[in-house]
Amino acid sequence: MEYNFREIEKKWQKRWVDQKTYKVTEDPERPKFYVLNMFPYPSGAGLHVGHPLGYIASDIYARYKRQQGFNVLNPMGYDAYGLPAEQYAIKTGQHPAITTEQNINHYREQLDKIGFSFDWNREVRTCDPAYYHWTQWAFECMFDSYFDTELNKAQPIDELVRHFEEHGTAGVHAAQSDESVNFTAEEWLAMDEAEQSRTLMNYRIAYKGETMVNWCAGLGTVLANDEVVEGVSVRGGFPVVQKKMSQWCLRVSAYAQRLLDGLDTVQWSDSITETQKNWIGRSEGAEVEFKIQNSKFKITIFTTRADTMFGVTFMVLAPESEYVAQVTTPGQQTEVNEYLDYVKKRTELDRMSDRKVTGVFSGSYAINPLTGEPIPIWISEYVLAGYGTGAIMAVPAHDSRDHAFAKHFGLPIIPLIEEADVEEESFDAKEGIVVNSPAEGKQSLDGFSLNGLTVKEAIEATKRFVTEKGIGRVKVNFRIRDAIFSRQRYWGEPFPVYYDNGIPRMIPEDCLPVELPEIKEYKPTETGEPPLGRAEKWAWDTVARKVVENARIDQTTVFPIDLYTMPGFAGSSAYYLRYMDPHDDQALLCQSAGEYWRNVDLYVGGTEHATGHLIYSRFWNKFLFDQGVSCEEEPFQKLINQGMIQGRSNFVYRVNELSTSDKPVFVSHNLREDYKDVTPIHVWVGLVKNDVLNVDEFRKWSPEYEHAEFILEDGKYVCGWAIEKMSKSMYNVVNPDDIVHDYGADTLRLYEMFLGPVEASKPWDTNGIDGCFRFLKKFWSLFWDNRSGQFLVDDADPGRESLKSLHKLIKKVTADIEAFSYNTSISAFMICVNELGQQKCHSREILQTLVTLIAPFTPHIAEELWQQLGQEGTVCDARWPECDESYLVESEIQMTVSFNGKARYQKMFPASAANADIEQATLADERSTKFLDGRQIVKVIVVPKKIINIVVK
Ligand code: ANZ
Repeated sequence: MEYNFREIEKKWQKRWVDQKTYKVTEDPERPKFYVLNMFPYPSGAGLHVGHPLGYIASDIYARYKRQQGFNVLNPMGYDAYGLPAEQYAIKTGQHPAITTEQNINHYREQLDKIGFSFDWNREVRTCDPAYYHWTQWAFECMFDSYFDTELNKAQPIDELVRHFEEHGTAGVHAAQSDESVNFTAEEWLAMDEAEQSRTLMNYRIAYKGETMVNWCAGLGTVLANDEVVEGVSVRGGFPVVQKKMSQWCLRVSAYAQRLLDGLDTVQWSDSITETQKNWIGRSEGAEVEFKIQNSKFKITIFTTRADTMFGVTFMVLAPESEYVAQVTTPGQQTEVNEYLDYVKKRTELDRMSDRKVTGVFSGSYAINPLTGEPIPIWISEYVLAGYGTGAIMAVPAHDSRDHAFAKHFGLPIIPLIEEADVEEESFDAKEGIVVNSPAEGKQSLDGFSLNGLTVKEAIEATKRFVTEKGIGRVKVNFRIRDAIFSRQRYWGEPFPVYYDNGIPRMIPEDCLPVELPEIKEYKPTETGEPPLGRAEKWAWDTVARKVVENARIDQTTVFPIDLYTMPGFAGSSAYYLRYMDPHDDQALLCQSAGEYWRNVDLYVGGTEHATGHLIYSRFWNKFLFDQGVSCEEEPFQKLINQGMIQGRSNFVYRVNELSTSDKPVFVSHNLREDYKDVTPIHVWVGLVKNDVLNVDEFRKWSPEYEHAEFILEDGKYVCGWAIEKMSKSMYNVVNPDDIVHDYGADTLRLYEMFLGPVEASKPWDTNGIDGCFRFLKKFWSLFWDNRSGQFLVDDADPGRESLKSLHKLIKKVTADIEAFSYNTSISAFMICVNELGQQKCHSREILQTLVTLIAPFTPHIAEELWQQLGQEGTVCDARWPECDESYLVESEIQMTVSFNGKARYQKMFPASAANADIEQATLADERSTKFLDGRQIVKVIVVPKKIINIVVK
């Protein structure tokens, strides 16, 4: 019987569905293992061979763990909200739900062909109301919580309200947007409801806040930083300005320390861990107050180098800082306004990456608290509003940005620290001894001096000094910002929020989900409202407890609903929890399922999510952990980042000097230099095999090539090639469906893994796929004789050699799978199958184990052979074999026989042979007789396992 992959794969894919082979339920008898892929956004283009790389890698691991006796959860679903479907809807009027559904169906068809062990019964789609019910629910929980900085966890906001009623803000330990907010219990009780609501926004974990956004009026929406280049939108080129807008935000910053600490408890790559640490950006320093000359106002700055305070020669405010209005003098107003207008057009990214020095003097001076000296206050874009206090003390001798600024505007520079620290390259140096404090010729207040101290000591001494004087405090700052959580778009989760005379209120939990309303057009309204502003039935009736027509809004019992939708990361922040209990309509996750599955043991996905999804979902999980929903502080225990598969493009070479518009002439690759004017043109890789072009197919490919002529080499047209991004425009996209059709899913799976280490990026090279296909045919021929159609497997005792080949393989494959080194385990399979072939091994004992070993890689052929071997049930449950080391011990060793130190021949000995036996057997060997040639033996020296030297006269 021949290896008929088409029949085999169809048969088993159907059987897996019929027998629910991949359905998983909680089983307290077995340990759990949770494998997860980052779920895909179902794009219109479908899957190319790069997409399943990670899915195959995790599927192999999932199957391997199952064979080891684990109860494996391996789910799949769709990140189904997103911009492309919405843009398509704007262009064509097609409802994004329809295109999304079509794309999902296409994805599913493609995925099904590859033989994954997904439990589709647990599929989730983020755009499904039954799913986003729990996204909305989590948002409401965040709205109803604040972060207690002493307990280091989220707490009910009601408790904070009770505290305010009794004590005001005195003794409150809560993460907040504005730390300067202070009030007494009386003041709290005197506030009206709207004011109380505004005040609580300062503390809620999901809050409405005024934030700076990239506002693009042309597109009617806020844009992310990477959607803006040089002040215009990437799409459409519309002007983008920085604008303060009221947005929903999530207080991710409150979890900064926990997000940092958690990184020590997970097994992630060093590079992703580092990226996250930098993103969180913990920095220990001090806040110090500087009085403004002739004013009652003070400016608080954040510095990590309190020791340099004697070297401060000016101060700088972020252009957005609230201090700007307080310090700008009438004489400087026009200049300051002009500067603020300029900065509005700049994104934060421009401001950070540009080395251009810009700024304006405010007209005011501050007083250095250590020297009492006045220092000018400037405004510049290099100080960011969202970090620290948005104000700095500038020390041009020791900070490179301050230095550049001082040089540009001619401000003084005072060095404080000895030696090379003052050189431009070693700015920010934290080494060295302070030698110039206070600066020469200046007096310090209270005789405070740092001279002779190391920088570290000086930092500590200054922190103590300012704390004692009551003008400063020790402060830990984090770079991580709160997440902006609203978008002015249609295709996303609606907020379950209505506005009671401006006061945002949550739609009751038991009325969720609030479903996305229908609208006729998907773009912003003419008056600049988001697309949901077009909905006609988008009001909340608090009596009927349902969504009703806008016409009924009376601001008494019927109120307008929020027009924003949630961003892309909302739906992907807790999907791994929902897979544990996907059909529950009473809870996001019931306790028993949560306690059983706990968290993801192995998460596989791309590195592009290093700071987005992987930060937000960790934050979201920690919040739900505080709520008792999630059972583990960290959602993803181990993370593997698969590399990219690049495309291998092919080219034909058009000879311009010989071509006409309807009759192009193409020259074969190795002859192209014979012509002066040759243009390489991408050709669809499907027309090329082993770099040889199918010229007839090429002529049919496009009308312009119908009459093409070819200059051949050796009767063939050879194409050139290059490694490029896999993309439609380069005609190098390979569809997994085509590979499955030509070679089968098992070959595709094997080949994707054989290409190289999972984590490396590597080119797709169809030329190599035949090798994997031939290997599977060879594997098959250990069981079947193609010619006679005879099943070869016998019950004879396997020879020791075959057992050794097998156990070597068990050891290698087990270690390789654990290390995600699948490519090397496939080589090991190839070696083993060759060895068994040479040994003419058809032993059931060996082959049966071989099938269980290959099952995670190529499940279809494994199932078929498993059945042919007479096994019941699925090979998915065949126990993973263990290596018996005793078979690996070499039974024989090869030694060199020498005469007077000259090597003459090699001889095999039993590994356990004693020296005396070795000597005897050597002398008895015919070849020894020949080399002795009648001479007399003086002595025989045996070097164990290596040499026998016969010394002769
Ligand atoms: C004086 C000084 C002297 C500073 C010196 C540095 C070196 P990290 O480590 O990233 O936390 N800074 C503070 N707030 C800022 C803002 N909103 N925008 C831009 N820069 C800001 O950096 C903290 C340092 O960055 C602070 O310490 C402050 O400059 C500056 F030799 O104060 B330093």
